[in-house]
Amino acid sequence: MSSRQHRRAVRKATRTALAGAERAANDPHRPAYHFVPPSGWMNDPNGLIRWRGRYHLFYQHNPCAPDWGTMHWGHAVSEDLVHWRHRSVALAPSEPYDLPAEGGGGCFSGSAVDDDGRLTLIYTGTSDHNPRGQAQCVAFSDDGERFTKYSGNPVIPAPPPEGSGDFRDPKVWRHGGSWYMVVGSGRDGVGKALLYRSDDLREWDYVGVAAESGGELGRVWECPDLFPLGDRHLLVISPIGVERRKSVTLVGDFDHEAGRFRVERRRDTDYGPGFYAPQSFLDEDGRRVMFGWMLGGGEQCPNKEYGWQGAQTLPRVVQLLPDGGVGFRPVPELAEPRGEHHCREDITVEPGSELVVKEARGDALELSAHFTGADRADARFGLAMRCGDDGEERTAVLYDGAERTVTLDLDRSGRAADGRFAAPVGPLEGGRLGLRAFVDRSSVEVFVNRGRAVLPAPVWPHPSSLGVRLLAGPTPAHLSRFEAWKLEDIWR
Ligand code: DQQ
Repeated sequence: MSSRQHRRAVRKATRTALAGAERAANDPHRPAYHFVPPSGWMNDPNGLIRWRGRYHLFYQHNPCAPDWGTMHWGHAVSEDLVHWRHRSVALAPSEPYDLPAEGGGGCFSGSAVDDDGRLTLIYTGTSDHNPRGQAQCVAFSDDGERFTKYSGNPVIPAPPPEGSGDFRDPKVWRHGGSWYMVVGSGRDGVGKALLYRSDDLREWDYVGVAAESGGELGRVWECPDLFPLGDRHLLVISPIGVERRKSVTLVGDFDHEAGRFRVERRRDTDYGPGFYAPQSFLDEDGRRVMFGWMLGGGEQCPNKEYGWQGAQTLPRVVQLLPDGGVGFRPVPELAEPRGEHHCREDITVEPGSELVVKEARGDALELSAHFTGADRADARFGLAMRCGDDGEERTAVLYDGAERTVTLDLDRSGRAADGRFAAPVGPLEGGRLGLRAFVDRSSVEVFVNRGRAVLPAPVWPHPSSLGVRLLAGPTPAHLSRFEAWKLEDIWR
């Protein structure tokens, strides 16, 4: 069943990724607690699953260079969602349906399921050898380490008439004794999620279009993820052809019989520039956990100098809020790397000034700031991280009471990042506003008001820019509490 060329390709890819690991580890911007590949390039999270007591994280990977290229599936495992161990590459291009002649293509994104004890990966083969373009494929493993491609691949060789050559990123789940799959596609300028059903993961019947954009949500949908949450369903998509590279969360209702998703409301999944192609899974505690690709930097990315590029965002729990909205909270396990702690209460920052929090210096920190007075229209306050000692370089997050927005300002963040990114968030009850920020060596992730908005961004400040400041605009800023933790390096 398993082709010898696949085993050979896996060995070669794994060796290549490991050969670059020492150089990558020497990068002063190498994250302390975000998931990164050993070396080379990483993009979308794939195949997230908890299987036989361990979390598995697969990812789009080019082991040969710190740039997008011919796609493999990298692989890592964890007991706690915090500490990860790199494993052998799981999928490498090796067959006519996933081995491109010209570079690009390969084993594109997909998902994982437990099929009666077998860890099964469902992915998109992309190859210029395949006259029908993209096709859905399956691979199996009995030990969670070595994967065998199904000899009957591709299991869905071509798109249905409503789809097009953009036909990728299968997300599979089980419901009522059948397997279901959504696949991203688009046709005539309209992004779509196509639905399939199967009894055995090998023979698939096309059900129809589960949802489509109506023209305003992009021309192709990548990485659709459809799952129940409380009494609703969420469809999370990554549309091509909208104003910025982002993911969109649709909240609604899904009927497995009719195969239709009815949209009730929608929001941007995240508001920072570093979040695309997220995928979620249900863990054994019934939590819906999501990772996203923290894209950014591209050609300018300073990590390339050390032979790697790409990080996953922190794992977060997806929750339905009492008002019907969606919230995202970092998994509680992220308290594990917390080290030295600093806490202050009842702080006032005078108008127009900044308070340097000397105890909170660092490039691997968790910060938690509880502001009050956010219900005032003249409220303007925030937090600056990775500040140079002269205060010039900084990554700032600012609340505006008139606009009711939180803005992540990257214009003075350092190399390869810029722009301002605003999230619509008003105050909590009592005029409170909470900012929980995770600072890692080349990123910040800011969770606002218990996860009502998240702003992740890759940043590359000078390694000596370690300061934290509390900021007040034209009116004083009040904080009931400010806490900071130094976070340990999970990779050491
Ligand atoms: N990345 C994959 C595709 C997917 C895209 C290729 C989204 O499967 O559509 O690396 O970032």
